[in-house]
Amino acid sequence: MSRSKLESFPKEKLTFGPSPLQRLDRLTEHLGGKVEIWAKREDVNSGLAYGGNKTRKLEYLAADAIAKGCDTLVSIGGVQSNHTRQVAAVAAHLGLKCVLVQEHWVDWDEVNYEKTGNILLSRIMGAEVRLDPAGFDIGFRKSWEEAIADVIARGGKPYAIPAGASDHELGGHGFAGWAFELEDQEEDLGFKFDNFIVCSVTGSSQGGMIAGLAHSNRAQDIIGIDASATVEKTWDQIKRIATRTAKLIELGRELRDDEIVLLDRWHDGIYGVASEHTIAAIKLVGRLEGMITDPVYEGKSMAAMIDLIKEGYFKEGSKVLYVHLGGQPAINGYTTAF
Ligand code: 5PA
Repeated sequence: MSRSKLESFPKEKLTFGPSPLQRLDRLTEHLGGKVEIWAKREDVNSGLAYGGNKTRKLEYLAADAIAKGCDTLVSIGGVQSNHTRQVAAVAAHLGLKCVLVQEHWVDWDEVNYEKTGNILLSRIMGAEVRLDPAGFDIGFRKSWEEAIADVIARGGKPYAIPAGASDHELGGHGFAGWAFELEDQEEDLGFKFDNFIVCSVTGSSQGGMIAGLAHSNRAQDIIGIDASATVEKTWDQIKRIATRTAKLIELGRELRDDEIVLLDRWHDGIYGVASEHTIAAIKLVGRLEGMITDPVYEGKSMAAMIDLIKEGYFKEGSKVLYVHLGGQPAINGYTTAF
């Protein structure tokens, strides 16, 4: 039922189509060859400002915004938010206005941090960028509510998109769809992946995947890697989003807590800053595969996958899928980390 129910929700096409699957041969060999490593590449899923995981989520929210006659997308994130950059791109593409609250989520002392990378791209695409001194939090924020109120005061019709397009009725739909898309790709490949590695912060990437894979009892094979360092909040949010999405797409049963796996060893103690260990993982994969991961999100989940393979977490012969969620533009604000 889930799949046809999901297909009944309106969707604005913003991606190229299914995101590509790629076998990471040299990383597989480097780590001993007993676990086969693949990646599913959300980082190359769209022509809209480098794409990434939010583009897939926004396909559903954008359709809803248009249906409701809204003229301005309003969203929130850190200064180097990938999410807000994707919202700016979607707004530009659809001829909508865009207001972005960019909070001080990370204390990273690099001169161009507030000028380069994602925030530069959002400015190029014409978004109204509002810097706000508030620190990291994935919850609802006053500054965001004020931005929404300002759009109304100016006579506009805002469409409110929470951090990461996550804690929203349609936030989990994009990655529930990811799950069904993967099942089609697995059918073409002739095998199924044993485990998935995915980075979690605001929770709707993993939450959507859980809702989508639960019908075939594979949700617990998704290994979430927390990069928020506020692990309980992220776990609760994944659970809430997965539960809501599962209900909306008519999974037909409750989700169990053991289907929500979120490991907390790789967030490096803080959101937005990478340890030497994470930087080493980013360099390793860059040098072996020419695949770029970032210090805020994907580098942390990459470090986790490498460590788990080395520790023998996956049984011999398993096929592990690294879910690459994008995020490369932020690297321009982190030159000193390298
Ligand atoms: C982000 C999020 P979720 O927020 O869906 O859990 O995804 C985590 C994640 N990888 C993983 C990349 C590259 C991401 O950008 N980014 C946020 C942003 O503002 O960019 C929502 C936090």
